[in-house]
Amino acid sequence: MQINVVTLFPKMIAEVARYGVVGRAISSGLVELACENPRDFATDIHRTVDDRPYGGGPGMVMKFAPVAEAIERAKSKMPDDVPVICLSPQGRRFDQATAARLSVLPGVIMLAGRYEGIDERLMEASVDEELSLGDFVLSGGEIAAMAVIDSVVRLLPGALGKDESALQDSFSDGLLDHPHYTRPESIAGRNVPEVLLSGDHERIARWRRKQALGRSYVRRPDLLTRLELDVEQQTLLAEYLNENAATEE
Ligand code: 9D3
Repeated sequence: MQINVVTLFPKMIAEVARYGVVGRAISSGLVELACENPRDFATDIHRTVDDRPYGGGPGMVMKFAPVAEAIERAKSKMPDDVPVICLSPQGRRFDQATAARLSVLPGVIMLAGRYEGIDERLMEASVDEELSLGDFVLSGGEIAAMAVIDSVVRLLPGALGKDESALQDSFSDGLLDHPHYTRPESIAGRNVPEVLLSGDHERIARWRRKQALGRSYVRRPDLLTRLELDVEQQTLLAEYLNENAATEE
């Protein structure tokens, strides 16, 4: 998969892309990651990429021409018809289903904005889709672009090692994960749940399914309303609520 990020801060992208799953996917040739910097396409002596907003107000707006040229350069290096996706607070909320949809494409161009935004005519002319990470304020699109890239690359066949199987990731079955424990067995009176020490793999699996359901119900009820719980899941959830009636997390 080919990914090109159009950004004024390509070093931010390059640094994050050195680590972990994404870093290995690039080293192994599974992913090709490149950047285009609109500043390289500015033509005036100051290499200006922003200007004051028509209508007045605070902040600056990214200019049409340098961004358009950077996108055209990115397209010239990519397969035909790759989408241009702008990370923006005005976008639809990014989710795992969107990650899955993007992961089957031959490439994607991601546009990360800075300042108050990008000239709306660039959106109309060159952007196919806008994605947001959610209702909080970032300083620009780069961190959002890296979040999208990370989640997409994890879904590429061969990106994860044996131990990292994406199938068991939170959200792949629409639920939160169960709790995890490692040594030591006791920390200041807090003990690992007995079932995890039992060696009874069916009991352990059932306990984990119960925890995943119960935690999802308590912490993210919105996740459960979209699921049709089968009979076993309804039983597990009822057990969880009985066992945790006092704690209520
Ligand atoms: C404080 C500035 N805001 C004035 C009302 C508007 C604003 C402009 C530009 C807010 C954020 C940004 C930069 N954000 C992104 O580029 C961005 C983003 C985000 O801020 N939150 C969640 N997802 C994303 S994706 C891109």
